[in-house]
Amino acid sequence: MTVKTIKTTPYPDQKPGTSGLRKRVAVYQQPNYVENYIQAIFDSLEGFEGKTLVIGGDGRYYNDVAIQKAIRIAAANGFGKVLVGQGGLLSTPAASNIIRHYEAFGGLVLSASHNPGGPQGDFGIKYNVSNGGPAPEKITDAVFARTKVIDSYKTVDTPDIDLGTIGTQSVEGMTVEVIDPVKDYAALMQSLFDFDAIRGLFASGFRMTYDAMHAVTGPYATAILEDMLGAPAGTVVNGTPSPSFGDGHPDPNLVYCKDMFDLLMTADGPDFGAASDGDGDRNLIIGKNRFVTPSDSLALLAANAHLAPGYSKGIAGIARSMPTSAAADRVAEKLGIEMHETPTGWKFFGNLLDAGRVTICGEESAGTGSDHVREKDGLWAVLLWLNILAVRKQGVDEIVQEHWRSYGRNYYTRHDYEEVDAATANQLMDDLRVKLPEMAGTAIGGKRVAYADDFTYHDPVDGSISAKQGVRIGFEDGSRIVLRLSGTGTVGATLRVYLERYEPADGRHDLDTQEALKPLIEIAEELAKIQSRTGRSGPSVIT
Ligand code: VG1
Ligand code: CO
Repeated sequence: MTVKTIKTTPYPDQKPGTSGLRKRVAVYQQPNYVENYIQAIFDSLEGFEGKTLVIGGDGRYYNDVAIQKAIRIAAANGFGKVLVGQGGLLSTPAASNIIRHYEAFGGLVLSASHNPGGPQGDFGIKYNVSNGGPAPEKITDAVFARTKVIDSYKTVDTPDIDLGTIGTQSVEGMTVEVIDPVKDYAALMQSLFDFDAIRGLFASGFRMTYDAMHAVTGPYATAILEDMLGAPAGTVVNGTPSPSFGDGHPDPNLVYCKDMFDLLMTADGPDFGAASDGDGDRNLIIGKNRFVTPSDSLALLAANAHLAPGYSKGIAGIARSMPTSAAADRVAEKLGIEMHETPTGWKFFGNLLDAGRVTICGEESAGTGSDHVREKDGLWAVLLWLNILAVRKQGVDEIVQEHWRSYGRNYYTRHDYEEVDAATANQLMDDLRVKLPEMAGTAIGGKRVAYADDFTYHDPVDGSISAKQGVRIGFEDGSRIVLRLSGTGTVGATLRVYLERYEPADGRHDLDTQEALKPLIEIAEELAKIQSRTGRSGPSVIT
């Protein structure tokens, strides 16, 4: 093999965020931008000589170009084998499964997830470690440090590799195996869920609509829901992955899936609606006349998981990100199992899952998953819901209302202010942090503050500490406001305001969410002066 060492100069902005390095496509198209980053990842790892690397992406624009580069750099750096999804496709949870199943050294996931794609859109690269999960901060910090001083990368001179045909080929002495992106993942799902029961549900006339948003889950959902579970053809819509996601925004929330929401609110609409994001790790769940917030979905899945064969022995514990509502905490309490609160981002769940301390994890941002992989998993959540519906023989709305009547309801919403000026957003957070120490005990908007801090996480497994993970202000009545800046945006800053209020089991569960949270929304505004500082009259996205 002839390895070429190419001189390069560092880019100052290759700092991985909440989930990998996300930038505008044009940024990634700069000379050596991809090469620098991938070489910096490999330079931060040890012992991969001769080992296997998994590569796959969500099919977005520039995936094909970046994958060819990645394979060449992997060959030049001494990997023994690359496993790559056919057409370069692997959903994020499927990539996690492939890494685990084939005991690979790690994997590169090429995706900017829910961010829009296309030449004007975003691109991203994330490195996952051998447990199948996102690299922990120790590694992402090392990668960033390396990008700042990198002066060369290694590659090989070879024509483009054919990714269209399943099978094995050799690239300058390294084996490249193109695999079916769906097969292993579908088998994993079949091992966890009662496919016969779900097939029976569809056979009974249950109607579902699944929006793949022109993104990566199309082939997975079609194979599993329609071909294996017998859902009628057409159940999966927008099922062909497109590099620009059909010029849409592949974020499964009530803004970008408004049509589906409206359909589910009609009398003759389907019984169940679901969607997932660009890379297939998020899920949106809507029942007839009932949107299930991701925080509630986490609690409901945890409370009912034992109804699916894969979890019939019960769950060891639950973990949720700090801004996620405390609905799941009540389930953990009732089940007498561990409950953990981690910073935003799936990488913080890895240690707890590996240690067997938790089985189910979730985030308010439409991410739920379990110890079957080390990523959140959109289709997994949909299938667990279907399994529960099939066993309980009740509708979504009925199940949700029953849950609230026994656990109480955590009214919950998130207000996003997207693409605001970064300096303004940072100043807003800094000013808020300064005020925190004096806040406890004072009253704001008629509510007394019980605690106010900037969340610091102490990982109970490896003892690592992650500070400044979000400002949280808790009130004596149990309600809570959290503010943090997004780590996945690519333009300016995105301010996220998370609002939560608990209503006991015998309380009112039928209020409009925004109405129920209005006093808290006003307090958040009073505290942070969001609208006057950002010049916005309201949030750009409400979830
Ligand atoms: C967002 C979500 C977070 C999620 C992350 C990656 O991060 O809030 O919960 O883990 O996206 O999800 P941030 O830093 O923008 O708030 V995905 O599906 O975009 O990989
Ligand atoms: Co995603």
